[in-house]
Amino acid sequence: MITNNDTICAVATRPGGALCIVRVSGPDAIRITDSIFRSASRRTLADSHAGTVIFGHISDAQGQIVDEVLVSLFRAPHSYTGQDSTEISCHGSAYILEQVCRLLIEAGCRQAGPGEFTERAFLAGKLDLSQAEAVADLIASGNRATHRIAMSQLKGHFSSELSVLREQLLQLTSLLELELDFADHEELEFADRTELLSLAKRADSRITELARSFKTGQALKQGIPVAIVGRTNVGKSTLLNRLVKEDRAIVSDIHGTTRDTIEDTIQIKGVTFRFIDTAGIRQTADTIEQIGISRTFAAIDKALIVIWMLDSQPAADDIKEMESHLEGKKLILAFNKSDLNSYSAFDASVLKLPADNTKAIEISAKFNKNITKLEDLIYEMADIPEINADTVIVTQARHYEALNRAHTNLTRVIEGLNSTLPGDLIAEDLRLVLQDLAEITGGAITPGETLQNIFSHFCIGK
Ligand SMILES: Nc1nc2c(ncn2[C@@H]2O[C@H](COP(=O)(O)OP(=O)(O)OP(=O)(O)O)[C@@H](O)[C@H]2O)c(=O)[nH]1
Ligand SMILES: [Mg+2]
Repeated sequence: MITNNDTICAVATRPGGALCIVRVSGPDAIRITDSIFRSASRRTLADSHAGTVIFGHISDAQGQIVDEVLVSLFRAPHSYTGQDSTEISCHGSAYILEQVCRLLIEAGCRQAGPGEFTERAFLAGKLDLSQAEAVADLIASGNRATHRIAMSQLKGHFSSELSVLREQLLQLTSLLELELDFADHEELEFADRTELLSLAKRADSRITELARSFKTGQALKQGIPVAIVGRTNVGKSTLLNRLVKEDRAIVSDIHGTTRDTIEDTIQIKGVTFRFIDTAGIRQTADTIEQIGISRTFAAIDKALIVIWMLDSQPAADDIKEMESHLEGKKLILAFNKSDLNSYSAFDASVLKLPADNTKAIEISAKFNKNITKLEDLIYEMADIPEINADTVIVTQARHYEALNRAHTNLTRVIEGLNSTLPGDLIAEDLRLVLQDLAEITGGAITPGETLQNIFSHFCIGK
């Protein structure tokens, strides 16, 4: 797919709107568009100024008008792809779009593959690879947090973090090479290894910090998982419905109503949370219900936050069973049905859970009491870092893996500096670290396969 000397076209917008855009890019973009377009002023696109929008119509070989359109004209290198490009803004009929694309293809265009426009932008040096991936994230962003992170990555904040790291590592390499070049001159003094070591450690701590942010990045992208668990009939499904403001799950006073997990998302302060209502935990002979309950425990495993719903003091056995699943989880003890019971008799001290990971709240899911407070608590417990316009959070598995490889190689550099490993061997590991980081932005020679893999996840027309 990595040939960019032909001219490609594709519908760039989702069908269904009043207007849609067909995008054309490549050396013949202007000539091909001209061949199916007639401007109202009779002036061809070839004779028009770049950066202008020209009104006219598209017609077929028989001279039948297909649509009245506006064509935006871009000339290389001042376009998204860096190539001559046009954007034909037509009416959003599926028939019109099909006709316009067919005419363009008959006139010499090729239908673009997924992400091919952005791939061309990358190949033209308009974006580095991590910025190109941010374009896909930006299109997919469904909340303020993911939008900000994608925008920050697109603006190059992640790339510049990486270039700072690269500078530090290059400095380290050159100091090591200096040591190598003048190894015979015992009278010369080199930067002592403690200095090199502190440089390496500083770079490594930033790399690990970036890698660690991937967990947050993933959670923000997919929605932070919150499992709602507890005994049967405590009001879990009522709470899910209350939170998502919809009748998602069946509510009844029959124990064991919910038998499977039910998921839905809501946004709290611009962040997506994924709530998982689960089958109530109880001893049962029903095999289907047993499967449901094992899914409840699987949901706890995957959750970041667990809401343990109670409507009475849990039995010692329940506490024991829950505690064995709550390791490393943030826990909210939600005392439901506060309209009925007073929980003053409840004794949370019997739970041996770390206090800073556990919060308790009294609610009524049915009568909407303290639900906003519960949402605030959930948000607080998710511990989301403040996300500003320049916040860097790793969101791509590809970046995460490269950072981990860089960390492994840098650990070897640090070990080498700590021991008396010769400088040339350390320098070899350092080169690997630089290569790992360069892969993120595509600065190193990126194999075609990797590129194809990245861009195939884009939509067509982007
Ligand atoms: N009084 C009162 N009743 C509630 C409250 N929340 C839920 N209920 C009732 O409790 C019963 C059980 O509610 P569900 O939401 O189905 O309970 P569940 O935990 O999902 O039950 P299972 O799916 O069987 O595990 C229903 O009759 C609800 O109307 C509340 O805050 N106060
Ligand atoms: Mg239920």
